[in-house]
Amino acid sequence: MGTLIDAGLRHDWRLADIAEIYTAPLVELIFQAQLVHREHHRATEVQGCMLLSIKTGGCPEDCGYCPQSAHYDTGVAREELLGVETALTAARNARDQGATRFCMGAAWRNVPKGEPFERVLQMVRGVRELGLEACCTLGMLTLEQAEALADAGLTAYNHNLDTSPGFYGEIIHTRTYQERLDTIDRVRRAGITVCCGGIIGMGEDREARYGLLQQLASLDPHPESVPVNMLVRVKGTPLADQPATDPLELVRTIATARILMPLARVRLSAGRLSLSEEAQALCFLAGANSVFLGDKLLTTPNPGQNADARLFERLGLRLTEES
Ligand code: SAM
Ligand code: DTB
Ligand code: SF4
Repeated sequence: MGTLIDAGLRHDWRLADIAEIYTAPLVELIFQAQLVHREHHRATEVQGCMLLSIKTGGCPEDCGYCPQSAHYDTGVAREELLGVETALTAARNARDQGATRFCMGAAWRNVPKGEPFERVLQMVRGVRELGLEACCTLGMLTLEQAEALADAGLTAYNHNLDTSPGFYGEIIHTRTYQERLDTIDRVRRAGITVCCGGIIGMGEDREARYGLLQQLASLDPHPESVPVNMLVRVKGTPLADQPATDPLELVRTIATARILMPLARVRLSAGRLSLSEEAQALCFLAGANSVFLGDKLLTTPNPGQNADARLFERLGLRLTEES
């Protein structure tokens, strides 16, 4: 495995190489991930990010994991786009809790034109004025919209590939894999950093995880930010009854992402409430260096301030003060 890893930044990983890394003895995999991690990152620092759903529910897409899809009855009410002040109040609260990045999500297939988009631009400007990194995840967008977001100071745009090209069709039918790649390309061309990752625990096999990791690492440059989500099983979605994911598969996915994309911030994202503190510790050891703070992700629960204060204290980790 060592010879595979010493090759520097690569975009042409073969599935067989990824499999060799992913399936290495766990202690070996984590050790190699630590070597890569320590070369590029501060080993005891984790970036805190906070999410806000600025437009909740009623989404026309049919992503099988998502509580916000209008195709499923999940009890998530459809809401209008929030006002700028409401979003900025949440951003101030995020900063007070130690977050350095504020991420605004909207349940849209496409970024709309007109007043709603102007409002999002104002939110982005406001978040930047608070000294926070600003990230948006708003669905597909035009190059013009990406450029307007860049002009407003947007730090990052989140658009996930979610899984491998082969497994994708089992989960989402209303948007193609290629459309996702095209959106990511427009974000990159507008000069915004790319936040792109996926989900494990949707019933995919390891091959599908290798496929996702291969796609992410083939992006050139690599995404600056790679969220690794563990499925939050939401009642009413087609994936509600998936069996629980083995936390060590999450650890392996994170470690492999760390090795393939050495410079990226690898984010331990959705799913932390299903993980013990010890499992989360392994995720950090495997190279994860960011979490979402606060008691809510977009619509589902998250550990919250007290639990995370205890976790960081127990592990001797601290939140990154500046990004
Ligand atoms: N509508 C936009 C889009 O899909 O690009 C942005 C919001 S969407 C909720 C952002 C990401 O959250 C999805 O791509 C998916 O990876 C993740 N996500 C959504 N529901 C999830 C769940 N139940 N468990 C884990 N991750 C989830
Ligand atoms: C990402 O990959 N995970 C975050 C963020 N990007 C936008 C969202 C997780 C959402 C989990 C389900 C929910 O709370 O609705
Ligand atoms: Fe809509 Fe995004 Fe949910 Fe898919 S993941 S249904 S695009 S909000």
